[in-house]
Amino acid sequence: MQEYSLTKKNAENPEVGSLVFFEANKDIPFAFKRVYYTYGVKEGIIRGHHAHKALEQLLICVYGALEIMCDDGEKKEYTVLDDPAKGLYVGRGIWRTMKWLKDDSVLLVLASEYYDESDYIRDYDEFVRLVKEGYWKR
Ligand code: T46
Repeated sequence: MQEYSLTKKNAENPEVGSLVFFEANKDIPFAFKRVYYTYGVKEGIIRGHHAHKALEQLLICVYGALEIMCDDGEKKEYTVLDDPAKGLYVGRGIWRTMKWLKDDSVLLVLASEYYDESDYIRDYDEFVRLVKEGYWKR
């Protein structure tokens, strides 16, 4: 996991707002093939509860606030995403949950691969077994 500060351009007049941008393989460490977003979620709801075999992703809370829990099988790290100019890189072999800290927060995700359900590990015991056998150290 790594936090990225994305480039933000503020308009001279604050009422005109800000624009954030980043470029694949330059500002973030991979190229993305897929973009998705999650919205309409109530405060307190937790999504995720899975890891990926190969997928790399950048998570951005473009509106509101979320708490991301990342577990590498040995330790858990918690990151609050509450700034649209902050991205969290989540690599392979990380069990994650996303907790909504505010109603209607929007999670935007850039993913390195097309959707593939066979890349998901949705069973925590299976995840721990793969960590122990060194699946992500090969
Ligand atoms: C992740 C976190 C951050 C698709 O058909 N295509 C897609 O590209 C995606 C992302 C999902 N789906 C289907 C799979 C499920 O039937 O949409 C349904 C909801 O997906 P899921 O329950 O996995 O959603 P989250 O919010 O728990 O997890 C998602 C991503 O799936 C996951 O890769 O890392 O966001």
